[in-house]
Amino acid sequence: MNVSLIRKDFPILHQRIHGKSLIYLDSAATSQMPLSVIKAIEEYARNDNSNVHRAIHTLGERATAHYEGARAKVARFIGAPAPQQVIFVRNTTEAINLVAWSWGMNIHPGDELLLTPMEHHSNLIPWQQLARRRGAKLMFMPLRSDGTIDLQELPRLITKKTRLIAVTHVSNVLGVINPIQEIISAARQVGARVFVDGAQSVPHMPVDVKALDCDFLAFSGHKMCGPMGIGVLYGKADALEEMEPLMFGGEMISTVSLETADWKELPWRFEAGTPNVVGAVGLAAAIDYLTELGMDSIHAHEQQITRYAVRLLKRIPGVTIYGPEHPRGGLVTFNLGDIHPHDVATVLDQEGIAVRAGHHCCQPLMRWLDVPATVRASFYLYTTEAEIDALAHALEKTKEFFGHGIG
Ligand code: C6P
Repeated sequence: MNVSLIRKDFPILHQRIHGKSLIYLDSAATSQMPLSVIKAIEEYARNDNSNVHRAIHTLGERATAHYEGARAKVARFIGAPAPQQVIFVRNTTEAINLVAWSWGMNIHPGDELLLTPMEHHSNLIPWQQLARRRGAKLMFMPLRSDGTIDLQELPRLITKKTRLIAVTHVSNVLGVINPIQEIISAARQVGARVFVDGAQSVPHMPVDVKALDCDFLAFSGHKMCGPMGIGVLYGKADALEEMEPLMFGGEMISTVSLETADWKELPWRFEAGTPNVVGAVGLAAAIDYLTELGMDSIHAHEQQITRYAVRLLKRIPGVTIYGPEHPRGGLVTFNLGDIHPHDVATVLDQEGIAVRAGHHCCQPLMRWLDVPATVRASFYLYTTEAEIDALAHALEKTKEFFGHGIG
């Protein structure tokens, strides 16, 4: 991958912050959009903007073709057997809530939902609420000291009572790439459904739902070079057929009388009201961009950058890195002595370096790590080794700034 050429595609990266060149190390929160995505959005807005599925006129037909074309593209990107299994939502969070409410009606008192302690709040709270509503029990897979899931415990935890396993593919804090395949095979033995939170995997590595055999997969456009406000829920056809719609209204119905109504077929019964067509157009352009570069190459680049970052940061006295050394997704979460992560992030910002600091929407995991918060640097296809050098240098400066004789 030619990263310096790739960087030319991202206008936002070429600016100065506090007089320094921007170094954007927060792509796990939101990635940046290449020109092709920005242009696709602009062209759609200039030429084709209209409502979908209802208009006979030419603009309406074009908008519908864009929207359904985007759905087909998403389906191909994740290896879904049919576009009907791709439901457009706002983001990963909405996808999880949709399943927790709708598919959640199949949960009964005494059923068990199995999660991990590393889940993002978005893949935890909807299941907590479901368990409370339906009288189910939440169970958690234990982690080993490096933050990886202790697979030896699975036979004890995955039983006939387990109805659903909800697990993140890649942790947004630890960077752990979870053994989804092993978890799904174990779930198959007992007939449990598996929901994979792909927010941090789909943007960064090849993910094929047929090969994984997961029941549900969710991800967000804004973390994969696309715009905000568009996300995806993939479901196996039989799992989606077990769900009632959550939102009711226009465009999700087949026939309506004053007293009652019935629903359209998949996927439209889950997309009530006017959808985010321009978001779908941007997501489709983002998928074209990523596909052209190759998800394998993007993953390999991130692995290389991450290994480099871990190596460099480990050399700085006082730095504690959380999560396994390798393999890991494209991010490094750490602390610098006892300097508060918000202070570290503020000093880094003065150097033009954007990182995230806080609990990263993973408070239970922070407790497990026994820290109130951490700093996180996260990488993508446009991250360079020179940027990691600058991060390491700025961390040394941060230590001096706080007058710490760490190490
Ligand atoms: N994590 C981060 O900085 P939304 O906000 O719905 O697009 O994605 C939610 C979400 C779900 N699961 C995982 C594993 C995630 O990492 C995220 C988003 C961002 O880590 C924002 S909190």
